[in-house]
Amino acid sequence: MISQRLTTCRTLAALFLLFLSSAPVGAQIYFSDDFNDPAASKEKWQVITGDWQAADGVYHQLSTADPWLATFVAASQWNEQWEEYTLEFKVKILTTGDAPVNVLFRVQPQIPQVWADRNTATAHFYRWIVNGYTNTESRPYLYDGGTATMLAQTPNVMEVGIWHHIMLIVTKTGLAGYVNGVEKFDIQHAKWTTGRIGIQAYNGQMDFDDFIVYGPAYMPDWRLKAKKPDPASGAVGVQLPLFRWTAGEGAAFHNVYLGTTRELGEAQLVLPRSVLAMFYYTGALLPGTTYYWRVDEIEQDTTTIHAGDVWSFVTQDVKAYYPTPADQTNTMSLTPTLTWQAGTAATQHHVYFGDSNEAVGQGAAAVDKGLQAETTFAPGTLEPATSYFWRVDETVAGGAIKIGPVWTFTTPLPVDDFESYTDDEGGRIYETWIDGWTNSTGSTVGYVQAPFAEQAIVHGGKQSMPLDYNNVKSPFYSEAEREFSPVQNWTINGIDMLSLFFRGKGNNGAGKLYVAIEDSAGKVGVVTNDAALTTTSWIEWKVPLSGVTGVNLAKVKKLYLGVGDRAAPVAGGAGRLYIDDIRVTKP
Ligand SMILES: [Ca+2]
Ligand SMILES: [Ca+2]
Repeated sequence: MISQRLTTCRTLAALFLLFLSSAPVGAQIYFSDDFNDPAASKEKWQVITGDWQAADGVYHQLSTADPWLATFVAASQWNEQWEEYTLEFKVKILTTGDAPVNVLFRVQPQIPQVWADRNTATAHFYRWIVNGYTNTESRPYLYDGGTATMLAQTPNVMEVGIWHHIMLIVTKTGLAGYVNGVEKFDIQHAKWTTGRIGIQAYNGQMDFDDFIVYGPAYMPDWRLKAKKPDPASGAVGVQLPLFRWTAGEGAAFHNVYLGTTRELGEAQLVLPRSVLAMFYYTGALLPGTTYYWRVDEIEQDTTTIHAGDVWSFVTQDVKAYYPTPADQTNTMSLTPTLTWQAGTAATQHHVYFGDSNEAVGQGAAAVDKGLQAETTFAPGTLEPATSYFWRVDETVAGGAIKIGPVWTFTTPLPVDDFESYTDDEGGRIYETWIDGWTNSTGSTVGYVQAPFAEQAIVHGGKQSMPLDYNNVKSPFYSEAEREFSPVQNWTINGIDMLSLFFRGKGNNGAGKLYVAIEDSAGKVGVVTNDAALTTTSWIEWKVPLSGVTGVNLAKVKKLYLGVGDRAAPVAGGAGRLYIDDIRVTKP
């Protein structure tokens, strides 16, 4: 089977980036070139230095001879009245090492003709070194009459050989740069409000495509929203009820909402129409409590409102607080590590742990785990599908005891977390999860070469299962299957939810994920998930077992994970999924 696998090393499809390829509604396109018409491109650009050729639908820069491999949007194409604009293009770097992409803008009339010109008295322009310093940093610079000034500095590494999306927003007051949608800088700086645009390949070959400039400057919602909250979102142990943030662009007033749930409405509006981007809450905050807050930015017209993101923080407590696992949740494994935040001035922690709510509440000897200095506790290997209770009493200086609340969590019946598979014969992931090589569907489990399990894209632990599907060809469905011996009982202790985590890839072909559960009598129940397989974040799929009818869940013999419709197969797409942390839990 192994040699067969090695002959089928599949070509990884290129990553497709899904970004704007045209101007947003309401904007005017100032300049654009898709490089599909070489004669037109020749008119649109003024080459300064370098070997620039529009061919194959892209703009090739083929030289590595000079740092100043620059081309400019031709003077005839540019209007100096375009003072605010957004510039976007795609770039594929083809030279490794110190060969960064650069954007030149607000270039004043005397365009530097050679590299040395940039630091002369006649040079006046901005230059965004997108991935400079041997592909480690983004830095916008101001070159002004012989003086170069760095305006910002952010890590930025760009993979060679794949397309990246570059976006630069230029306004009369500020500059912002984004790579693949991630902000690299957003600064107030405006030495000039006019000037031409160019691109520069520093000592490197690279391809450009879909170059577009449009205006007025694009103001995506995330630039208009409040950002950079203080306390940072997710902060634990907040004591001072002082809230600050960076105002969204153009915000004149701020509405601040604060509450104990994510739903923040008029009843939670604690500060209306503030002119300051800060707020000292004078009401009482409950200790050890998760709070949510949101700032809506209001423009000068007082009616245009940009709702903010919901941020959270946890207040300090004198008792132990903020437990993990959170109170009344399910754990992922049978060997959880319990953690909590120490109460104010706590010197020692008295842990009670057991499967009896009453015993823990009473601090009974049977559940007394003793005093400890650490704020973590590992209870060892727990029983599956069982509820546990725990409590931490804080000892503060002077010996006073602050009794904690009783928390609870429930363990799962683990099905597969993919941690046990090795690269050794007999222990490989595809020897347990049978794929298309044996069941003749379009699936492939695991990689062609060791390590066979996925070790970078994991939900829990150190491994997940890569599951390739190919429904382009017969039999038009793809599934991996695992047999349980002995059969598993998925009904113990009231468990009734099959849970698993999956994610796809951005370029996956069409398809739907399904699970099929087969009992020892061969009866099969199928449930399908509607999520797009192009989602690249982990999705928890909870399958209520009450919905799987006609199958004896006390005698589960096989679990299938597949893509397509196994009952009525039709041709579909191909791609790769990752699967992790399959378990049966309480809801
Ligand atoms: Ca093109
Ligand atoms: Ca795992």
